[in-house]
This record gives sequence, structure tokens and C-alpha cells, in this order.
Amino acid sequence: MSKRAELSRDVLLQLYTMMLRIRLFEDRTAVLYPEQLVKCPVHLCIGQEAIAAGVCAHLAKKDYIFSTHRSHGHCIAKGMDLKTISAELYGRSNGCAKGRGGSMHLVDFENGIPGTTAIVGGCIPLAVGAALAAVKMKTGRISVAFFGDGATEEGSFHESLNYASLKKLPVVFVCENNFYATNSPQRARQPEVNIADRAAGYGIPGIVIDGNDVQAVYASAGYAVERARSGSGPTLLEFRTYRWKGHVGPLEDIKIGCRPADEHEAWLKKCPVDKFDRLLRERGLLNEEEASRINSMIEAEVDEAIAFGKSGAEPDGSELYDYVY
Ligand SMILES: Cc1ncc(C[n+]2csc(CCOP(=O)(O)OP(=O)(O)O)c2C)c(N)n1
Ligand SMILES: [Mg+2]
Repeated sequence: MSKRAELSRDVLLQLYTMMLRIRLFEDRTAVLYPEQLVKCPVHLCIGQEAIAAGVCAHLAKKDYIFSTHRSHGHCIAKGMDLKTISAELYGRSNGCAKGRGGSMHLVDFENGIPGTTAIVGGCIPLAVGAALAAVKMKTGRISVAFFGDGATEEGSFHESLNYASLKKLPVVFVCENNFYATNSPQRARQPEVNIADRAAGYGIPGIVIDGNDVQAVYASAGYAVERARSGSGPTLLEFRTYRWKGHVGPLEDIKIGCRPADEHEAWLKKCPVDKFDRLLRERGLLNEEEASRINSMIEAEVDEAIAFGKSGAEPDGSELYDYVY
């Protein structure tokens, strides 16, 4: 992989703004969830924002992303409007799936999001299929699969790496290793081998990266995207990160004994947003005034999105069987 290049202030602020946008949307979702107006389960990505921001910063609008039950951050970073995500969470007909899908089934064809799926490992072969179609149809699109550490235990992960490598397809496999699948730690489920090492079995590069360091994410994603675009084939990126909330919903799962408190606290100190905020200020690239301007701008976007979601019409009962195959 090439040495980390010096990034321009514009790119750095773009990454910062995107991480903050994801964080503030997720924080607000967590705060509002107890109102019980959002009826679907929500799997929040607080703590994992750098990966979505750093990877999607390399993608064109027409490129594809495929994601999971924990997809808000990926879809936001790919350019999806917060309003249609919010309305979908509220189950309203102005949501991206007309209120029928909820948090785990976000979709936005315009922005290269053919659909997210809650079937663990399910989005990986979809990304490979889209990449195959892109090659056959010569559209120049590339395809990114976001998935968790748990998904790497599924056959679909291995079959996808095998086929994508064989055909040198333009795919980037992005594993967000947050060390847990629901309440089960990685060490209780997998032998002590880096997930990235599994790439070697399929003859493609596999790299372990600090997923809470947005510049490291950006650099490694740039390498993988360039390989995909140039016809060199797929890459497996394993980003090490941590989710702050419980597996599902707005609460923390520490007190109920799902995870050790000291482990959680250690990761809170590695907050990707705070870490990058400090770095930008130290380098004189961000000051209090600019940070507060960005913060207010995003808070206003989130306010608008929530208002849009809450005020949307509920799907009409007469349409119950529409879009059912
Ligand atoms: C095929 C399948 N098996 C089991 C489940 C239940 N399930 C939902 S999320 C999840 C854990 C996924 O863990 P990981 O892939 O690490 O993603 P994370 O939630 O950590 O982002 C499981 C087992 C499912 N949705 N699909
Ligand atoms: Mg996980």
C-alpha cells in the first residue's frame, strides 16, 4: 500500500463533517427512540463513523454500496438525504422505502444504494453480483460491501471473495470488526487469526487498519478503490473499531453484563470524532468558530430530517399489498 499522502484541508474537513453528520444523526435517533414513534429496531453505528466517512469519500455517486442492519452511517456517507432515512425510520410513506422497510432496509438508487439487508453476510454476494454486472455492462462502476466481523463466519463471505478474486471484479470488501456479533465476542467465535489474513487464501490483499483513525481509513480505502477501478481486482480491508451502544437500540449493554466496562471505557477514549477534532485543531486547520459553524449546520439538517420524518403521512391501509411479490 502506498504511503499515507498529505491530505488537503478541504478533504480533511469533508471527512470531519461527514463523521459529525453521522454521529449527530445517530445520537438524535438514540435520544428520540424512547418516544416509541420509531417502531423498527435500530442498530446504531456510534463509534464507527470513520469507516463510512473514509471509504465513501472515494466513491462516485454511481458507485454501489451494499450494507447491513447497521447501515445508517454508510448510507449517509454515500450521500443519502437524512430526510428520507428519518422518514423511513418513522415508517412514513415519504421514507426511502415508502415506510415499509425501516432502518434495516434503506435504499436509494440515485446514490448507488440498491438496498441494505439484515441477513448477516447477505450483502456481500450482492456487491459481487453488482460488480460483475458493472464489468459486463462496462459502466465503470465499482462496488463496496460493508459487513461486520460476524459476517465473515458465513459461507457467503468466502464464496464472494473466491469468485471476486477469480474474475478480478471491482469490489472492495470492508469488514467493520467491532469485536462482537450481538453479544458474542469474536474470541469466542473465531480462531485467533486476523480476518484480513483470510484474503490470502483467495489470492487478494488483506489489510488490518485502525478503523477509528479516519486518515488511515481514507488511505487504505484509496488503495483498494484504485485497485478496483484499475481492473486489479478486490481487496479485503479489516477495520478495527467498536460500537458504543448495545447491539440494537439506544441503550448501553455494559451494566447488563454483555461487555466488560473497562473495555468499553478504553474504546470511548478512542472516539474517532474527538480524536480527529483534536488533530485538526492542533494543526491549525479547525478553530472553535469553524467547529461550531459545522456543528450548527448539521444540527439544523438533523432537525429538518426529524421534522420531515415525523410529519410524513403513514402508508394508507389500501396499499398494504402494493410492492409485494
Ligand atoms: C443469517 C443471519 N444469521 C443471524 C442473524 C441474527 N443477527 C443479526 S445481527 C447479528 C450479528 C452480526 O454481527 P456482525 O456481523 O459482527 O455485525 P455488527 O452487528 O457487529 O455490526 C446476528 C447474528 C441474521 N440477521 N442473519
Ligand atoms: Mg460485529
